[in-house]
Amino acid sequence: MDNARGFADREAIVSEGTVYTYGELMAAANGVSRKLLAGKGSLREARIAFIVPPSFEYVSCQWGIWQAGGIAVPLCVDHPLPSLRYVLEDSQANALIVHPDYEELLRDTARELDVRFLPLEAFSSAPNFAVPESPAPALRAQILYTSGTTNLPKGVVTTHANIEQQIRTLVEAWEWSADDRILNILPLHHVHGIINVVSCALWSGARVEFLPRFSAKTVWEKMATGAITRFMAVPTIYFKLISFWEQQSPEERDRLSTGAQRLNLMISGSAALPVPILERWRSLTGHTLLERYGMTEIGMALSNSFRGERRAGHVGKPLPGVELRLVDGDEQPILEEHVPGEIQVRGPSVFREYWQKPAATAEAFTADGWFRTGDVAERNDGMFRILGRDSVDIIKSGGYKISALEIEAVLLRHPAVDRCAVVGLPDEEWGEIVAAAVVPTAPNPDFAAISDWLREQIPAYRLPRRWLAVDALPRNTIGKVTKKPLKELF
Ligand code: MLC
Ligand code: AMP
Repeated sequence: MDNARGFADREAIVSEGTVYTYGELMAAANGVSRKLLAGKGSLREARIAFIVPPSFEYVSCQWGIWQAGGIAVPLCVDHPLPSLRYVLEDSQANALIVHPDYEELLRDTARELDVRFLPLEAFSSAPNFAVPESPAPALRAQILYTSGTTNLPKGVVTTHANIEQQIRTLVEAWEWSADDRILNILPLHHVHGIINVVSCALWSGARVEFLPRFSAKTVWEKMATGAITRFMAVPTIYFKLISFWEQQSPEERDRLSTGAQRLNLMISGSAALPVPILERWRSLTGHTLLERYGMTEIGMALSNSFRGERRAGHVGKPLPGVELRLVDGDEQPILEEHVPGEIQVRGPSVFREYWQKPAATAEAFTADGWFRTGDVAERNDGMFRILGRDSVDIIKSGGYKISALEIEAVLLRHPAVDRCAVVGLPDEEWGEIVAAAVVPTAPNPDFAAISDWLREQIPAYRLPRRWLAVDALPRNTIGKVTKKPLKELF
């Protein structure tokens, strides 16, 4: 926000066809801040949830909450009510800023939970006072919810200092400049969209254009017409862009490819980038995708080089300011190459805590402050290669992290389900797809009906895409479901 003052007249955001300058963004954020403060000096880390589609208004809310000393809790615009309610309850939200499209959905829930309900329109009339002091770096700034090895998502708390470091390292490594223009097609309740795309661009005086939803046609058009200089996405999106290109005429393919060549950077992350996608993208656009590795708790940690080598199947080297090591089963550092171990990360970009979960926070760190990522990697000629995760219960689909345990816990509430187990199956387009094996309470379960019911309970991207009715789940000698043999059943 401090940087923005130096860019006041530059274009900051393109949202629904309107261009907004940094000056307009600061004024809008200031309005949000004043309205939230209502005469008080600081919100003192009150949790301010907000449900606003990716847009100028989204950033105004985020900056306004920050300026007022609150903790921003972005809600996902696609989540069903139970998921939204969980975040409001778990974060102990004090207030909720609501875009008009979600007022009806959330009004009663906010009342029940005693959360102050603030329609977004109320902020447009807020007066434009002088910008208050920037919040102290040690204050908590944001809570992002992440699925994990427990059946309920955890709130990852980052401070202003954490976020600043997460941004600074990427701005330096990927050489962001004020002349850059980027398109955001990612959801804004995860770091990929919020930090890597939006915050890095706005830190640098660059321009962000929001697409409310991903559309392969529009992304290609933005690349072809020179509207953007860089692009970032998950591997599934590159898969979809390639499929779209393949459906075009030879002349159209040529136009799209020629335009895409002009970008200065294209990045893939949030899930493993299959080498065939990297190679196909290179043949279409001339760009070798820069693959990097990160996590909600740590921001980005490893990256291929902006100017130097980008090695297929590898995620590069530690970013500036990131301390990273591989450890063996006894948590001893691995110094040799080609030996797999868990990635552990330390440094100022690492999150502060899981919200109100001191035991989970303590468990996530070693005694000397290393964060245990649960990801397994090896080092090959100085570059890291991700080999997988230490938990079979974590699935990555379309770049989203999904907890198998969470889906199982919800499924068990359905009367047709006696027992169940959820796994991820490899998939070319989605990375993994969610699959559920069910021991039904009666023969011939109606999986379409169960799926419709589930859609009301959990976000659509977590829905099982493959179903299997079984008489019994495979178990080991101590009665625990064995997921490897289960995957083979599919
Ligand atoms: C959707 N569909 C799926 C699916 N998600 N099918 C299988 N598996 C999935 N995961 C189906 C829908 O049911 C629908 O089918 C059809 O696909 C279109 O749905 P959609 O929601 O309109 O899809 P689309 O908009 O194309 O979404 C795809 C996507 C989205 C790739 C744009 O998944 C996405 O935004 N992913 C990014 C997530 C992200 O930002 N992750 C970063 C986390 S941070 P039907 O039959 O109903 O038409 C992190 C740290 C780091 O990981 O390192 O960055
Ligand atoms: P999230 O918790 O949603 O932030 O997802 C973080 C997880 O995504 C990491 O722990 C990794 O498992 C995975 N991930 C991110 N980037 C990559 C990558 N380039 N290759 C493989 N896995 C990745």
